[in-house]
Amino acid sequence: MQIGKLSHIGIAVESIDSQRKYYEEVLGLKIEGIEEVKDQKVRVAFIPVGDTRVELLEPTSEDSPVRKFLDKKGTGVHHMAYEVQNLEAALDKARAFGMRLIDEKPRIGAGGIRIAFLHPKSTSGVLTELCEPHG
Ligand code: CMX
Repeated sequence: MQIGKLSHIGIAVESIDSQRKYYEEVLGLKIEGIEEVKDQKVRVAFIPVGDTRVELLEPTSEDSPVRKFLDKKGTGVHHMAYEVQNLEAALDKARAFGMRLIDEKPRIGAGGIRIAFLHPKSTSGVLTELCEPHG
């Protein structure tokens, strides 16, 4: 699998607004690009940090995967997302190595890009997102 770079680190939070003081005032970063990803039942906000980003994830419904995560583990790191050039090829490779795929095929995530998740039980306990940048 050819990883381009770390696309983002996803952090589960109860509310994006409640994080402004820490990320904007304490760390001096800028929260931008807030959007709702209906399919995933989350609102997300991206925070550029150098060449990568932090993604804040706020659940939008009781059956959101992020709601379940918050109820079980509380606020904290939810997933790591890596950029790949060819998502189908990356999924084929993960499958060939016996990884448990949450998404057998790419789906559309935040920013309209193609994404797919690998189950944390087969990736050393870290929920892993593979995403294909535009172009
Ligand atoms: N990181 C690490 N481990 C996690 C986890 C996470 N984010 N979420 C769940 N787990 C663990 C649970 O603690 C549990 O472990 P134990 O069995 O040891 O207690 C196990 O995984 C549960 O697995 P499961 O029963 O198969 O699944 P869940 O119903 O808990 O759902 C998951 C977990 C990862 C399959 C589900 O959240 C999912 O499909 N996630 C992908 C989609 C997603 O997270 N979308 C939101 C972000 C969207 C975006 O970034 O745009």
